[in-house]
Amino acid sequence: MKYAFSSTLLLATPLLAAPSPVVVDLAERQANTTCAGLPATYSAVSSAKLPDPFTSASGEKITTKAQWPCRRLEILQMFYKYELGDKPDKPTVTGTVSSTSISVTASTGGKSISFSASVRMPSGATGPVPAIIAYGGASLGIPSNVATITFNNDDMAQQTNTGSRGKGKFYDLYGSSHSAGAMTAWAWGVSRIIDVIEADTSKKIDAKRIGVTGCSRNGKGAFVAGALDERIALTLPQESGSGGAACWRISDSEHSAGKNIQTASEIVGENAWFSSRFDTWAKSNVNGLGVDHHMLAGLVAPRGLLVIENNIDWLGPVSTTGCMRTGALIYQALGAADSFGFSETPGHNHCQFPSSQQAELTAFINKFLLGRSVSTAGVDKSDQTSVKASSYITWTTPTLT
Ligand code: MCU
Repeated sequence: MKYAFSSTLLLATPLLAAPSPVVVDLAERQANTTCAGLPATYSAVSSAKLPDPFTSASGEKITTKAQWPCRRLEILQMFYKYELGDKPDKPTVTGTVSSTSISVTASTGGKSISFSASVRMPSGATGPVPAIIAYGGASLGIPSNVATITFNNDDMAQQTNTGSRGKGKFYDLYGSSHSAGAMTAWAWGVSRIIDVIEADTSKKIDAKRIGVTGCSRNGKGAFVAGALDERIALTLPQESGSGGAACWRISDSEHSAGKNIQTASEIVGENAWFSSRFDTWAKSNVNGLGVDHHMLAGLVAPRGLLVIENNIDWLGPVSTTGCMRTGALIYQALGAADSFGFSETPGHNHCQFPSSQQAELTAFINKFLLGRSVSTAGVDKSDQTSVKASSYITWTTPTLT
């Protein structure tokens, strides 16, 4: 089934058609009108190695850049189907941007929610200025010439434990049994903040120069936000570990080797970050997942992505290094290797950004938010020096033409 814009066309789908494919948000459908989308019958793979980003669900080899948007859409749909739950279409959104706050009202189906995010503008700036949306506040230094937007993601979707499922403003709007896990609900909230920034006639914030960050659980969330909204120019997940920069399959193999590392099976018993759709896969069939988190980086490509990590066992330094060195291959294939960076360093506490990662952070902010012509090439730092993508894959990386 090709994606269609209007509900009339969607209703015109034959009644005997296979179950409808996973929903993707309207912006994605509009950007990809010619894509077949993930077949509704697509189910599972069986591979302890990381799935091939360059072979479509129907077995077609991806050899050109022009094929990538449709493959990207399939990957996105797989993330919704297996892990994240659906991100709803843009509802009716209104709001305001002041120099201290962004307020958002989102309405659909006769219901409405309002939330606000605080803003710290560069002193004396009238705009438009670049901005970084920080989940729960930034754990890294945001330069004074970039605005900080502090997003209260817990208000959108709670994350105390598994009992948080379905609680928060997102679920007030869409119902407590909506498939979206907390990270998808947060990403939806970020998209609504960007809607308001785009519509703001005073243009205080430059909608084309928006970054997103968060640390730890909020780093997982920031990574997902960057993957789910192509308007985000720079994604800066910090110490996201499992559920973010780590790959489920590598974390499982590290766990089997005796490491104290967070696995998919553990994570779904800890919190409501993922959709309940993920439960069965996480508990009993990680190797059946059509995706792994190298493809989360692939969803962000070719936009700016600096993955910041720590060598804490629970985060999985081998897993984050191996997973993101594999994600880097997707950027390489797209001819955008310099838009991706991975930086994992030891010797600092969790979410205490060390000076040893400052140079790469500054370079990525300068290039992707401040528009300066600086190099972000070759940012590949890890104390896990022997970890290579080739240990975890069986596919080869094409150069997409
Ligand atoms: C790294 O992020 C999480 C981790 O996934 C959890 O298992 C642990 O409980 O909390 C970490 C975190 O968010 O620390 C602030």
